[in-house]
Amino acid sequence: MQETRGRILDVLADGPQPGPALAEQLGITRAAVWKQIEALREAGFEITSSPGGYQLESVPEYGAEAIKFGLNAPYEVEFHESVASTNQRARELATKGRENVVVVADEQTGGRGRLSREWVSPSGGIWLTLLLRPDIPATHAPIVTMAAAVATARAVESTGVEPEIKWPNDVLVDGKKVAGILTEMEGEADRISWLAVGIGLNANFDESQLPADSNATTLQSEGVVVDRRACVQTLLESMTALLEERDEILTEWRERSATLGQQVRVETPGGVVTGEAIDVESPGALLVKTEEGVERITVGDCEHLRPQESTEESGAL
Ligand code: BT5
Repeated sequence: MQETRGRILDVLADGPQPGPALAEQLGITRAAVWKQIEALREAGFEITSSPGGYQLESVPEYGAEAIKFGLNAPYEVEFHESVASTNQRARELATKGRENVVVVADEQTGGRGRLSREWVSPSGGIWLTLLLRPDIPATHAPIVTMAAAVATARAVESTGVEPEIKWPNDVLVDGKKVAGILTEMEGEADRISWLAVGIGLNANFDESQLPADSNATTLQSEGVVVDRRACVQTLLESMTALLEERDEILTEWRERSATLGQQVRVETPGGVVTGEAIDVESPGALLVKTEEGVERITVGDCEHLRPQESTEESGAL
């Protein structure tokens, strides 16, 4: 059903089409065309009919059909006005064998950060989870999270705001967190069964809705009104392109890094490492120059010690 609607929209994107011509092109009856056009109108597409045929006048602001329209990425879109957590929903879809699905919500009532922390997700934000089954070992999963951070940064840039990335996966604006990523996975050591990459981007709501102690901001508070449809499309298209061009991920990550060149204190499972963050390396390790030599850190909570003894935190995966 969704597929037929998508094909109708593809045709109408090129200009007005009479009903009979549409029916013929799609191999369906005229009555079926009419039904689908009605469904599209209900979904918020403004489609007029005149002697020249059906004409697409406008696309809805947000929703599954809106995101899918003109999207150049191979994902199905599942949209919820409100859901507990898009990651939770993606996990359910994973158990049903699904893949290449993006779950998007306008609002989350039980959004989650890492380590079961709460992620505040009011209406107006961009809350989504991408369910993938990449053919990579579990140890390579961090590169997918880094790709998500770069894709999110590109989406922020598309709104005219300049972001930075804090190792491994926080996106900052003016030193404040505007987006976070929660990646969950299941599989054997040598092969991932599924990966759920959850991205939360504070878009069209005020920063006063965020926890007071979180040193966070929203794009609205940075002075922009986000076209969430376009922003999600940029994010998904960037993600697809980056996963196909893995070399690009680290290059683009480095270009936007807030961490490299900083004195950092990283809490790792093996102890605390303090030194200068000098580089990142595939599949997502941070290289820290300490007094004893260069340490290669794959998992940890990172604190930037300069310029202002910041206490922001972030962690791998
Ligand atoms: C993260 O956790 O940064 C990962 C956030 C992932 C959220 C997405 S939304 C779509 C998908 N579905 C989900 O349920 N989750 C994912 P972490 O680094 O642990 O940061 C959490 C901490 O940030 C909290 O303890 C708060 O202090 C703070 N915080 C809560 N809500 C925030 C928000 N909207 N923006 C910035 N900081 C926030």
